[in-house]
Amino acid sequence: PPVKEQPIDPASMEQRIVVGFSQLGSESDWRKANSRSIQEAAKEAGIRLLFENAEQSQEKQFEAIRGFIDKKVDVIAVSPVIESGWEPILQEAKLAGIPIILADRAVKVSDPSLYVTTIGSDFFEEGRKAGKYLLDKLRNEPGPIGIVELQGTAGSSPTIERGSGFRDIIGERGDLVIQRAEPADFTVEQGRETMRAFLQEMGSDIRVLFAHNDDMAIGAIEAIEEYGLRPGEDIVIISVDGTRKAFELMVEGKINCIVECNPLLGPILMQAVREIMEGRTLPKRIVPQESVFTEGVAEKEAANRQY
Ligand code: GYE
Repeated sequence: PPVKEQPIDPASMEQRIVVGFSQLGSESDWRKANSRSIQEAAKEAGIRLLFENAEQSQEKQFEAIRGFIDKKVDVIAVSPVIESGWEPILQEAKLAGIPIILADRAVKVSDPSLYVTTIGSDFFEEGRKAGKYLLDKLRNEPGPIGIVELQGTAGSSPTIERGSGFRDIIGERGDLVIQRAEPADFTVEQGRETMRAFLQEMGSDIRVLFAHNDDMAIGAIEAIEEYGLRPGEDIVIISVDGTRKAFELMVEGKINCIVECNPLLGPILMQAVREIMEGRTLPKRIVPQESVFTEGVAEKEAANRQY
């Protein structure tokens, strides 16, 4: 009998672009929203995404990248868990002729030709925004004023940059004193534990908490309430990211200021992949638009949050 001819689907004829993405982990709500955004944007763009979660291990990120090189993907995207140590693996990708996009966090390398572009926030500016809010909030309050800082992952670019941006601004007033600064890995649990320890040590001498992300602020709020102080009143709380949960706490008056950091990088990343495939030149740095939110707008904004 005659062989029936299959109709040809033009989409299947097209070579699909393959992107390998090494995500650093799933430590926070920000990160989960970031992973979702990248997965959805790939689907939307018809790009095949190989997704690997490194669970905070740089070593696992190296393995994932080597795997992508073996599979000869078109582009490799990576969210680097820490800033240092990337030169050799990026060299391997370069030798294989595979372009690298850094997503979210940055790296420290002496040769900028090892990656095409960094798509992510200006963390130094975020730290400055937090500092500016604090100067304004306490403008009529006499010093010395005790501050504690919950830092993110030690050695990660948002931790380093947010910390120095914050210091850059609060240095304008000599009586704002950072009493303690500890890494708490961007998680609720470590935020809670570390804040407990701060309170044990310094109790009501703590007037301000600067948390490098919402998850740690949420954990710290639990510790503060457990200790018998009022978050947002006795202790001024400034956080970074802008998750729905944090906005809800700001509506309750328990967080005073949220510096926005946008995790929805998927569409920009896929656009960059397409442009690379078309041979276009990209800017070395692509920064999304971000705002600062304070108590007055909490209610209105909480409803708009996508993550
Ligand atoms: O602020 C934090 C996440 O790298 C900007 O990592 C990101 C940070 C974000 O775990 O919530």
